Amino acid sequence: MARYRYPLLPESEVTPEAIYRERRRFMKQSASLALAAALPGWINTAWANQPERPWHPALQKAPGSDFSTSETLTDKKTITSYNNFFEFGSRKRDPSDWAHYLRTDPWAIKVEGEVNKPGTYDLDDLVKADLLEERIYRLRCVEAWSMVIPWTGFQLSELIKRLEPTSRAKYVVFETLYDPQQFRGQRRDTLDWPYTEGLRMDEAMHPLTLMAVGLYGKPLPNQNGAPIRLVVPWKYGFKSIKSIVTLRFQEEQPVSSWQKMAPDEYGFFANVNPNVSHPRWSQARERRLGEGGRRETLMFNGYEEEVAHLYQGMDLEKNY
Ligand SMILES: Nc1nc2c(c(=O)[nH]1)N[C@H]1C(S)=C(S)[C@@H](COP(=O)(O)O)O[C@H]1N2
Ligand SMILES: [Mo]
Repeated sequence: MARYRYPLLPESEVTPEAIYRERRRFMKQSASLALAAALPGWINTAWANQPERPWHPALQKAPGSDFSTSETLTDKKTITSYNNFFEFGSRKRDPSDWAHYLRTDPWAIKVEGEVNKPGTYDLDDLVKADLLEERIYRLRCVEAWSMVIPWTGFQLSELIKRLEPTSRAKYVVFETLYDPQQFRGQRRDTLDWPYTEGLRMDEAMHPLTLMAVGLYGKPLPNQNGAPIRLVVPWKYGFKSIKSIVTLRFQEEQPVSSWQKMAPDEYGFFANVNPNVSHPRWSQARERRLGEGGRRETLMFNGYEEEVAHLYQGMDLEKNY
């Protein structure tokens, strides 16, 4: 089978720091020419194909949050062109190169399983403008790179409360759209599509857990998971599933896509943990995109104070 191991190689290992810095310098220079601003909007693919939605004006005005980090933001260009979104291909550039194939309007989300308000909802019925906040979070990929990203979104807990899960609901399962016409990567069996992720109910209800619909005060670009994606900042990036079409409440712990692919390498919990190595590389340090060198990876990606209690008594070496 055409399966490969994720990642092919951590990009940090294959890109000499010098070349990387040179590339960054070039990107900054081109930006300073203000070329991007002069180009017609349709050339700027990062924000292309975004239908106008009733809550879009609220994105720019969304209030900040005490949960936001004050660390230096990763620049928009990097956040929108260095992506993992295997539905578009396995290279970092594939998502931004092919994201214009994704149609996000209309967008329906199916809610099913152990829940009192099942049904198929239009995205605009789930996004409440007055609940939107800007959340600046660290994103730590299991490949040992990280970014600082200004998301706009709402707490998943707000949505879950409205949907009224039953007492049997112990987990929430999320699925990404399956459509090989729009997602060229789904024409290959790199993963068992659709991309599936899950959270334990207490993780899903945690105030840090975000449903993101915006980035840098604008609608989420397709390559970042438009029109709606999960963001769980204390877990490796692969938990933060993009372009969600299904929410399922259930009693059993689900098997997520990467866990299914390589259970010895990717666990269900996937909490950022510098003390538990990936079988093929250390997780002790990370490369912050836009910076030279490496920085220490923090327990729970720096959100230990907020989330450590969720895992009290659990063996984090076994429950990786
Ligand atoms: N549907 C889907 N969601 C996904 C992925 C993916 O391939 N498909 N990649 C994950 C990984 S590995 C990471 S690191 C983050 C990257 O999010 P970003 O591209 O917005 O930075 O998305 C996650 N969500
Ligand atoms: Mo990742």
